Amino acid sequence: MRLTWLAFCPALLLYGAESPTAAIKVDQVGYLTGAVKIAFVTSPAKTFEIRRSSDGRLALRGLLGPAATDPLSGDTVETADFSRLRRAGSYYIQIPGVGKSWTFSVDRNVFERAYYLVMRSFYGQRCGTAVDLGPEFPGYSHAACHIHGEFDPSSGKSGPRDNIGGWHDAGDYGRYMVNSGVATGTLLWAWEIYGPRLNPIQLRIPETGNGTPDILNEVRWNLRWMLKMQDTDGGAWHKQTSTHFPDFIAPDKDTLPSEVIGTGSAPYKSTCATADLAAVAAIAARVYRPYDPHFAALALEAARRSWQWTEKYPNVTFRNPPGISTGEYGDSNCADERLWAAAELWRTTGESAFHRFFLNHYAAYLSGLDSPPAENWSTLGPMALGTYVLSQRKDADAKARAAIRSRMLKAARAIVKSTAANPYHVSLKPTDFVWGSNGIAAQYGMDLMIANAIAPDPDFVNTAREDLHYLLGRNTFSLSWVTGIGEHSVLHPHHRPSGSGQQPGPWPGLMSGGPNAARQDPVLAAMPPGQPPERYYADQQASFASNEIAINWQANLVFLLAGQLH
Ligand code: 9MR
Ligand code: ZN
Repeated sequence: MRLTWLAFCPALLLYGAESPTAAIKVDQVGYLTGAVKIAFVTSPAKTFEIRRSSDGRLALRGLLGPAATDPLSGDTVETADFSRLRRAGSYYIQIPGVGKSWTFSVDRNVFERAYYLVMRSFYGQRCGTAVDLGPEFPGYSHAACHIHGEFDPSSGKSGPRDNIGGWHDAGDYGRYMVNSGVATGTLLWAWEIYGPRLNPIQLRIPETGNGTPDILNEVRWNLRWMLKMQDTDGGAWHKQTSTHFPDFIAPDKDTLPSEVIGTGSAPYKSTCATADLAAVAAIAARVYRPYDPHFAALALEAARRSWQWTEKYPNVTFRNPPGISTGEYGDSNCADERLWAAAELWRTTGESAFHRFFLNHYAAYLSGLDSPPAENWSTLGPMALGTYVLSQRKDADAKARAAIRSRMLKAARAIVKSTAANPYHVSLKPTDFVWGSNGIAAQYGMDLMIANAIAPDPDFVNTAREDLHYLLGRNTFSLSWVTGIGEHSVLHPHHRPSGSGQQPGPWPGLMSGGPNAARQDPVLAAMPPGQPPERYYADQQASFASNEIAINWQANLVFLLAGQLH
């Protein structure tokens, strides 16, 4: 009753009463004070106004730029450039005859809370422990989950094996070594590049205040599980999941045993999983040394044993064994994973055996630097080459370093150019709209920020921010693809805790996989064919191929946000 009365209250019609229009696209988090500030408009208009959200007062008026057609979405897009606006605050855009936008902020450190929520979402993905987001998100909690594990016969062993810990991979409750590898490696790199900015940011997790920076506390939670996946011979099993996906129930209500799953025949472990373990454990060995030398030493030892196993078994690949229907993360070629392991082991230890391996094999991967891989969990060449250049080791080979460096910078400059040419200023190309395209958008930004770490260039940082703007609402749907971030954000991710009905809305800080023109689920398949690629997206739980979340995409977003902090 009350609501009906309010809707007709004339005072509310003055400002703020009308609901926002999707025709005006803004980054719903906002814009850095000194940066370029652009919104996009898809309804014909001439002028725009920026208004304060507190009282509707006009802050700035401007002319819209000429229209262009976006091949990714099919939209006709006009540009509202309000870079002149430099006063911190909360605003919206008003366009006579079109409507008003969702609100956004202008601030000198506008992405800090987004970083906090996105990085903290890993805590929400913790397995094997009770999780509670606390008073900030009342009711977002669950009791310890998946504490009963056992060996599946495909592992070559039998009996109980709990391996408690790690992160749920995605919208399912599986834990998969290869996706854990790339996600963990990406987060540790974010620490290595942006440590001074990230160090003071507390994530309000159980370890907060223990003297270790929180991002490293959170990552160690997962690393400990990864270490448990190593067998006594040094190899790592591929994954630990139930035999099939559970229903949309809360983590602690899922009582299917958590199976350690192997390849089904000797040597049972997979090379990709083992090499990924070697790589991330090698990073951990150098990153945790100042905070937790015992853990660092343990990690190095595990990394070496993993590496040795891969020397013996250079390409044992994984396919789901009979009776197992959870995610496969199958990869027919583990040579790039091995290259990454060698590079990280060399970066940490300086030992010539690792260096030699790297130098003998790296050149074949240079062309892979030209654009982000469609599946970063299976394509580790860029991480291998990246770490070689980021390492700044004096013993690096000058020729190799120069070749990698110039290829990376050339690729970054090409991204800057093509992004500026896209009417929405996003780096994505039509062919990038595959499963997890939002992870690819974040990866473009990440590649630019890695280039910037190698050769600082404001164009790289500014272009990376354009990709972030796309993810946070400046896209054809005017949708922030990150739950709980922005006024108009994803509500129905394919994420079991969010869909379990235990909480009023989705768990916060989770990025949807995004548009997927390959239409690999029934929701997408039912959409009319022949549309521009970005249109193949649905904010529906059932659309697992466009609306699931996953730790690898999440990690890219953390990296991208970290690069925009001050
Ligand atoms: O991210 C993965 C994507 O690249 C693959 O095309 C897809 C199909 O194999 O699988 C995705 O990974 C899913 C995994 O198999 C299981 N957990 C959820 C992951 C994200 O959808
Ligand atoms: Zn769990």
